[in-house]
Amino acid sequence: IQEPQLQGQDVGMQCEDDRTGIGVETLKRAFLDNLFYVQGKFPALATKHDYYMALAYTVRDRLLQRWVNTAAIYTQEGSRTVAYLSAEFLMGPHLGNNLINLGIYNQVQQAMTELKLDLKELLAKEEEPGLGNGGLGRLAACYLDSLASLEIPTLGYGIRYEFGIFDQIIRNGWQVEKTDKWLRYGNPWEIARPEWAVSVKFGGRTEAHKNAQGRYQVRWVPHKVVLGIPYDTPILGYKVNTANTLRLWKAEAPESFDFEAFNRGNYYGAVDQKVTSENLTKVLYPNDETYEGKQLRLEQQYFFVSCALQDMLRIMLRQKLPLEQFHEKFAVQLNDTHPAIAVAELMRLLLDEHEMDWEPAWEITQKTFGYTNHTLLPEALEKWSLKLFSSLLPRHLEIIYEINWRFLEQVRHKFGTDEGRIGRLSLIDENDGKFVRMAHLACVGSHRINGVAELHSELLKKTTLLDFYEFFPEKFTNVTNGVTPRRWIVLSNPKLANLITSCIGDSWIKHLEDVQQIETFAQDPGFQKEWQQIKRENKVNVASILLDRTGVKVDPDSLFDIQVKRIHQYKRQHLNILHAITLYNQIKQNPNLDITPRTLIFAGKAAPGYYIAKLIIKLIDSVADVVNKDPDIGDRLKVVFLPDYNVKNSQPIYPAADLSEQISTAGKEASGTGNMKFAMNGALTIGTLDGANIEIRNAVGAENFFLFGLTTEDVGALRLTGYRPWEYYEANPQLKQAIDQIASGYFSHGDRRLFKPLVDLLLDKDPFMLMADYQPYIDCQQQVSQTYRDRDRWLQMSILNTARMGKFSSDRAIREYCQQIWKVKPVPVQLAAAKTGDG
Ligand code: GLS
Repeated sequence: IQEPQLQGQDVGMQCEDDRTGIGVETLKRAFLDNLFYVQGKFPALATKHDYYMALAYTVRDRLLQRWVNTAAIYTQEGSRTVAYLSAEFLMGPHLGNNLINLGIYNQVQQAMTELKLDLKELLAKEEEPGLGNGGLGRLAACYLDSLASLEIPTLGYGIRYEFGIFDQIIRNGWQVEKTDKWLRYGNPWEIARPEWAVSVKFGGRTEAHKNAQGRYQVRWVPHKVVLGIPYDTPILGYKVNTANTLRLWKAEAPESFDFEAFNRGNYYGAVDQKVTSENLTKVLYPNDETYEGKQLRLEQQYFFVSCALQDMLRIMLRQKLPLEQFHEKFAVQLNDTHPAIAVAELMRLLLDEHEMDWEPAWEITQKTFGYTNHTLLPEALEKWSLKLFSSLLPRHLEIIYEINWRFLEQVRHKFGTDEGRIGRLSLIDENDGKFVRMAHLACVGSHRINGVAELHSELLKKTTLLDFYEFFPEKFTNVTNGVTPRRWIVLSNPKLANLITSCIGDSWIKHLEDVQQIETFAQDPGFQKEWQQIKRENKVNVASILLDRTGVKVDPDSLFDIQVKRIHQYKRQHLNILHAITLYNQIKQNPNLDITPRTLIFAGKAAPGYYIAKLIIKLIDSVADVVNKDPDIGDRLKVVFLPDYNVKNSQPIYPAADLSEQISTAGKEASGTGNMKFAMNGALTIGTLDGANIEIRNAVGAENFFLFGLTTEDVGALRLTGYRPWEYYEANPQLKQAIDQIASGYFSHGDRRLFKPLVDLLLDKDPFMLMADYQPYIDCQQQVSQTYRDRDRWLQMSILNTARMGKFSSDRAIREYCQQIWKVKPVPVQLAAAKTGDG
């Protein structure tokens, strides 16, 4: 089986020079040239990393031609542009993806082979930019891929964290965090643009002054100023010439500040200033779905948002567009509330810096923004204390008060003086101390508000944002998440991609709905056999990775049952472990038991301050230790925790799964996107009616999905009538045994204290209702085991899962954003036509 047949665009062929040509000979010459001139090495001295860099520069040259042309066309045409504001972009390694999107994977592979190098080894050398925590940041990355592939002019704006999400190692079963020094050996994919630096103010006070026309204006006199330096990365679409820009901002101290201190002889003071300024973009906060009310985090959010909006204003001025057209030039999307301060910042820029009146400025602002909510969990809803907010952003607080005052007037007008409602809608939370509610600012300042799966969007309207829904129902919509088939099938599962392409052609890579055509092959024995063979090879690959990284040997013919995602109580990795313990006990009680052999694979990071999540990792490791070493168990059950889950490590995982675990408590997972990656790669899902699971089940057919557990309504009703987890424990001997073993130290060398916090939580409050869902989950897993034994049936179900996942391409999601929210159209890029320019 070969790598995917991805023909190069012949655009690159037009001028077969060392920086654009894509013939094998040219690629080899360019590669050796870069090794010499960029890395300063000749082959005998070059390391694998040097070779990776030389190849990265060779590919980057080919991107630049498209990137410069794209910018030139956008500038010439003054194209309407999407600005995607996100505190996280979890891009994953660039090299492989760029090879796929440029259509030169095969040529480059051949060129490397002829040079006696292994492309796979070079790909493995790339340090991935881990500038995100999980689903939210990865979604932003999939969306940039689709935006470029659909030829939509786009700027992604975010933060160039010097240290991304920590590297995870497991020591004695516990997670240990290591700093992620991803920039240590340089980043060949970015270009700094210091000529477009902007200043960002913090702290101080405001004062009134008269402008040239004698009108009173507000002036912000800051306590400190930080420079924002943009670093640009090209984002190439799939087999198009469009290369959009991801613009990430780094904080630096402005030189003038250094100088003042320096002149006073305060050298260390000057350096101090530099260090504090640069701290701003040092590190990503490693929390998913929670926030810590840390000053530095608010500073980061304001910093990148201000940089982004100032950058957009610069682009408008350069293109000689009047500021009144801001909302026509830019559609700005707020990826969760992290960038929500943009609403107040755009108002400030228009009012104070460009002397616009309130009403037009507010109209522009509302027409500019869209807000995507990514979670209902209360601990994720950002609110900043007034004390912190006013000390850092005094002018923004004045603006927020004014927005709030005008908004609540409208509320009174519509609903009368319903003080309860007014208190609930206010941008200021006065319940328990005073806070600015960022989700409220985002709702009021946007013309569209969307959730990320049908259920989630409905729950938003019924619960978290109910009052807003009642006030402006027309703003609410849903866009179900999607993932890019380029990275998650073509790059991650090349053999499967090839098989599909050999049957139905390659249109599915751009139009995933077309993959449905493989349904006609679902019963074809030849096709089934190849399908099974590919899954097995992918499992063999993961088995060797597991052996290499954990020392655990697993059987590729066992059922690969996989749960990979952030570790969080609501995602219920511990429910999965209760199943592992149950299987273990069943075999121990009946050593000759003929069960379907399983390998349970876990991976994921826990927030460093989230104690229970870290204890869940320790529990997985402890159960694994007992199960894997027990000779009675043999190959019938293995449990493995693969350390350091990130984009790179996840790519071989999805293609190797038989079973995808999507077992969150109903109503808690906004959408999920891993669920989509698994099903696209032919895994069957065991899952609850939560997030996008519901839509996946509808798409693949209920008969091809293993459903169990409480519904969102059940969860609500049970909580109302009084949920008593210990009753489930007492009534269920299997469950009782499993819990008692954890509590008694069976998995912790007799240590009864170790897992006590977890056991107490489960028996007392059990906030995520594991006890109630335990037996339905075990029963459903039993069905999974039985079905797996019917190989033909399983294979057919697997094929149908892939075939029916068309809807879950991020291309579909982006088309919906374009139509419903952004009102933008494609701007195709022709290579020959464009003159160079900037943008
Ligand atoms: C998240 C949700 O938890 C996921 O369900 C969702 O798929 C993702 C992207 O919309 O956003 N929200 C969050 O804060 N982190 C996430 O991964």
